[in-house]
Amino acid sequence: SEGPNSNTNLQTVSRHILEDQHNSPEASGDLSLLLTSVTLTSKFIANNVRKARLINLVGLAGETNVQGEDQKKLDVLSNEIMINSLRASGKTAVLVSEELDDPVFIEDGKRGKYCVTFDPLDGSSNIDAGVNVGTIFGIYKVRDGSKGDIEDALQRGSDMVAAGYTMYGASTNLVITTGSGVNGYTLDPALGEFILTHENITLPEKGSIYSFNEGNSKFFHEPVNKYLDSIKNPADGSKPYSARYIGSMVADVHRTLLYGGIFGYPGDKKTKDGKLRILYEGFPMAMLIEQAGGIATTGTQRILDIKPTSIHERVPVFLGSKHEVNQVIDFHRNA
Ligand code: P6P
Repeated sequence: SEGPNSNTNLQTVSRHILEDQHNSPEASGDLSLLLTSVTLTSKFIANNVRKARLINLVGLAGETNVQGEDQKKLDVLSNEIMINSLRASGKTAVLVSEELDDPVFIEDGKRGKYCVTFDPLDGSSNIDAGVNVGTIFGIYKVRDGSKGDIEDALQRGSDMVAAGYTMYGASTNLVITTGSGVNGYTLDPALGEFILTHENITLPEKGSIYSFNEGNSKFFHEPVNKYLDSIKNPADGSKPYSARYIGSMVADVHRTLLYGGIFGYPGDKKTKDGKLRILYEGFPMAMLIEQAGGIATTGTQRILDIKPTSIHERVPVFLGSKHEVNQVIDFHRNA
C-alpha cells in the first residue's frame, strides 16, 4: 500500500494519537480520549470563529475576564464549549481557563485523572480585524491519589504530559506534542478530520525574524534593548533581522515554529512579568518549542522549570531558535 497520508491512507490526528498510545505500553487510552475531546472542541470553535466573521457574532458580552479585557461573545462560547466537552470526556479532574477566575473541579462520576489548562480563544481582541486567533492548552496528570485540587494546576511546566494549540485562520491548524516531538494537522472541513500536514516540526537552529511589541521598548530592561539593537544594527555588518509581530500569540508562535527566529514578550519596568499567563500561554508554548528543538526562557530561567504559585500568574517569555534565544540569555547574564 502507499505510504501514510497518501490519498488512500489518510493519517489523521485520531490515528496518530492511537499510534502514540500503542507505542506507550502503560497507556490506558485515557489521554487519547482526552486529546480527542480537545480536537472536537477545536472543530466547534473553528465553526464559531468562521461564522463570527460572517454574521458578526463578535461583540461585547458585557463582562470582563482576568485580563480586564472586554469579553467578546466568542470568548464566552469557546470557554463553555471547552468546559462542557472536557467534563463530558470523563477524563478530567481540574480545569483552568483564562476566562474563569477560579478552577473548575469536576464532580464524582465525571472525574478523570487529568488537569487541563487552556485559553479558549487567545488573541480574541484581534478577531474583528480577521487576525488569526487560537486555543492554547496544557495537560497534566493529577498528582497520585489526588481527587483534583488547586495543587494539580500549579505543577511545574515540565510535568505536563501534552500541550498544543489550534490556530483559526484561512485553515484550522492543530499543533500538538505528547512529549515525543511536535506534529501539525490541518482540518479538512469536508471530512471533519485533522489531517497530518507537518510531521515532526523542527525549528531551524537560527532564524532571521524577531517578534516583539517594540511599542513597549521604552519600558524594556537594558538586556532586551541591547539584544534588539544587536540584530537591527549588527556589529559584524551582517543582514539585519526582519520584524514580524501579529499580536496574537498563537500566530506569532506558529510562524516561529515553522520559520525559526525569536518571539518575546519580556517583563519590563511597567509590568514586572510581562503580559502572558504562565499556565495556558507560557507553559504550553514552551513545551512545544522545546519539543521542536528550540529554547523557552524568562531571560534568566527555563520557563518549564518554574513552579507557579497562582493560576493566572504571568511570565516573561523569550522563545524560538537556539541561536537567538541563547543570545538573549547571554545579554541577561552579562547585565
Ligand atoms: P500586546 C493577545 O491579547 C495576547 O494575550 C497574546 O495572544 C499576544 O501575544 C499578546 O496578548 C499581545 O499583547 O501587548 O502586544 O498587544
